[in-house]
Amino acid sequence: MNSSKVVCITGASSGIGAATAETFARQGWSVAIGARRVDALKDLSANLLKLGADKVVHCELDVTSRKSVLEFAAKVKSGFPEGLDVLVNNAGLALGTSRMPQVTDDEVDAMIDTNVKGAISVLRAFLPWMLEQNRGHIFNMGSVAGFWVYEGGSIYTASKHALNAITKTLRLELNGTPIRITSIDPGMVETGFSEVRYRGDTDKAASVYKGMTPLTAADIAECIWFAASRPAHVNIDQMVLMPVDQASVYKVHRRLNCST
Ligand code: 8X3
Repeated sequence: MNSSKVVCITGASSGIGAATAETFARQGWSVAIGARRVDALKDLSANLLKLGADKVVHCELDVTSRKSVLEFAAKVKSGFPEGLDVLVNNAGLALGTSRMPQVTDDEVDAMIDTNVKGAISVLRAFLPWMLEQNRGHIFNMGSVAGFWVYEGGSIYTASKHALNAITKTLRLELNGTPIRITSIDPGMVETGFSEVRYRGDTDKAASVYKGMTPLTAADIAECIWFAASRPAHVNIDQMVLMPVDQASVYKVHRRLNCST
């Protein structure tokens, strides 16, 4: 039986998920990680142990498949029978920036199935366990797109608005239990997010952050760690994190005449 605390992270193979796993590993926590790319999970597992993780469990996870989510949850439960302290419900993506008439069925399905239905599946798989153990802290990976909208972002912003509603509802439903829930709502973070959104077009992805200093995955991971490490009676309901250069979706300061 492990004595260290346990964090479980979805979408952990890269970006904010991987950085969060590393941050908790440095604190000596045990870490359960899930993502579609098992090779990346294996590499990350080895790194987490080097960084100080007490124990690492990794398992293939496709949050768009309820079967996959249930299998992942079963593996995490059998790996950590002592219970789960923190769940980081992180898997999510944006695809394209098409306006409504041009949005494709595949884009709609991928964003809704991952960001909304996938996040719900993860919550439904882990919440009964947390309620049974009567402890835990859930982080839903929101976005400023959970309360702002922009042209070309109808489906992505709708998906993050939905997740925002789910987090707020759970905050009410969990009242009276010790289970905490936090929405992490970043603005521009330079990860593989824009490369996925632009389907591997690295120039287009890089242009999103041109001339400005975006947040990093580590910036977000540190905030998750901060919220998770508050005393048990403190619930940080929402953390909105913006680069200094970004004041809104439409107001980003760019130093375009220099090389940064
Ligand atoms: C990512 C932020 O502005 O690209 O969640 O929607 S944004």
